[in-house]
Amino acid sequence: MVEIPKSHPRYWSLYYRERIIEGMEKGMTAKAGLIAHGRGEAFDYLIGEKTIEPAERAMRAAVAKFLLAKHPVVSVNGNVAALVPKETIELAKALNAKLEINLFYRTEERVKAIAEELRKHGAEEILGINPTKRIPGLEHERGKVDENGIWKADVVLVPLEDGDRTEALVRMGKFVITVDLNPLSRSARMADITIVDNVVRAYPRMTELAREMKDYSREELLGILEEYDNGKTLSDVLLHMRDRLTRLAGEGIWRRKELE
Ligand code: PTJ
Repeated sequence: MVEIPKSHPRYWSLYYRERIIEGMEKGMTAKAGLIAHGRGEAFDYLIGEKTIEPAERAMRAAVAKFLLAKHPVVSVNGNVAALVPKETIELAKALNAKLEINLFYRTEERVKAIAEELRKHGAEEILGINPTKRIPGLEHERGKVDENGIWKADVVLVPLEDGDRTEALVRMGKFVITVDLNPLSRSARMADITIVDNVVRAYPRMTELAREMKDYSREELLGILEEYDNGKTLSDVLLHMRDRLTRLAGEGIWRRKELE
């Protein structure tokens, strides 16, 4: 991994970019994953590279849904394995969820590389290595799921996902939660709960919330879900972007170091 000087004003952005490149070199991340990462970076700029209130609201609802679930599953793809391997395992543990490797551009080599990385970070049970079931309507490789994982899951977290697969999972009757920086993507619009945030910020925060909310009563968790409105969340993200851009345009950004 290329060493980035900590003093660089864009240190974290460059650091995660290197992590994605390293993920590809390790055989985990798809080439298209590099492009997806760049798209994510662009949307992260628009929201201000921090967790915004609608994302926090969506995370609380997502954690509530997970804590109420019977068979919760956290899905792992090549970008997630490169960016947040340790945080994924911590989140699954805090949510009492199973981990499943589930790839859009599935190859056995990539599955093996991701499983190895997850084990290195302490994962014990990893599903999706020998999947025997298929998501109806999706052709061969990208539809493969584990019988004990996504196949029987009632709630699935599919971060950085393709919209077509999100829709297929919804059609199967799954409650689908996604993390996607692009509020306009098909995944963002198809999911039941959409967390518009960078996965590198969202996962640690969701783990914190899971630990905090695990003693909530069933009624409290149901109450959080009842109040939650994903359509409003997505609208609020767009309004946040609009208002932020309007303010910045008014204040001027020319040679200003910080963009709050
Ligand atoms: O590893 P695989 O084979 O399962 O493939 C993974 C990718 C991401 C390549 C695949 O699922 C794909 O092509 O996804 P899309 O359709 O490009 O969608 C990915 C979405 O994630 C885009 O809307 C990006 O804006 C968003 N995104 C990218 N990086 C991040 C992100 N969202 C949250 N956090 C990020 N770090």
